[in-house]
Amino acid sequence: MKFSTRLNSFKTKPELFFKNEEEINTVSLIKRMAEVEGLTHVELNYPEHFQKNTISEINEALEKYKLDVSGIALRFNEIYNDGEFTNPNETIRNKAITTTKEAIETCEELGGSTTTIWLANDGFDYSFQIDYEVAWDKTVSALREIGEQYPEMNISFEYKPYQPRSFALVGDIGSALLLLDDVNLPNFGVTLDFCHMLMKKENPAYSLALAAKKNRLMGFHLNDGYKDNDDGLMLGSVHLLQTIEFIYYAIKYEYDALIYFDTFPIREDPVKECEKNIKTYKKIENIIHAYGLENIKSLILSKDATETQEFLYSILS
Ligand SMILES: [Mn+2]
Repeated sequence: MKFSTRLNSFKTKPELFFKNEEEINTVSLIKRMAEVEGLTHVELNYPEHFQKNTISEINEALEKYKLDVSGIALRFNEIYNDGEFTNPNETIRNKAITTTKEAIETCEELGGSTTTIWLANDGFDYSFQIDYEVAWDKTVSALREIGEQYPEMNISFEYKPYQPRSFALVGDIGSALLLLDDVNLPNFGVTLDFCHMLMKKENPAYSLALAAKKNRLMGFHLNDGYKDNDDGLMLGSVHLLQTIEFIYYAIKYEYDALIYFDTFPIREDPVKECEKNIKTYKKIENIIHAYGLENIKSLILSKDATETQEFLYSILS
């Protein structure tokens, strides 16, 4: 199985690993990530994580600490406050497209497979702030231009309903799949972030099933939260039953891509926190297999909510 997580989580509690703040960079953070038992991959942000270290230094560290790069995630800075692919300023919009292409090339150079695009600022806060159709078409044309140039590379669209904007242009599973239908390229998929789905009041397993049905399932960002915010808590810590249901559907649809933990340890030791997420995922998989896929199928067919509660109690006992 491929498990990956956020490099930036490993800046937490620096006193447990680093001698001083100056020591912290992409290479030393990779070294700290290698302490995590069961972690196989590292995900890097572009351009953020390539400022203090070169690609060859990062490659060397990955080899030394026996970790692979799963992919690259785009991070757009404050010049994109008015939008990335929908920015009314063509120079800034073109810069967003160029930066995305650079991220894909960096991903390829590091042996990664998937570049994840989250458009933080393509959205709106007020009525009459954007022309929705123009914004939609600009997003489609940018993604198509990018995707056509790198047909061998996977590009995944991560949706989030709000934050930092009040409304994201593409903020739910339906509009994300509609967007990819309009882009109409086979190398595009969707990344399902558990907290983002909860924020939109989606039931995560249903979103997974829809993405799988449309053959667009490309990435998981697993975590948990209390629905209103992107809390980034440990897997299964709040919505245990929904997490079990989500992983059941991952097994059902034979998902074998990356399992990435998009959690934000702040008061926790990030090494222990990541190990706990990996253990939880494996434990839930074991619970599902022990109960039996056929039995879960029967449970679903019965449509009996009291039986579902029995399933939950059988796990807890
Ligand atoms: Mn995420």
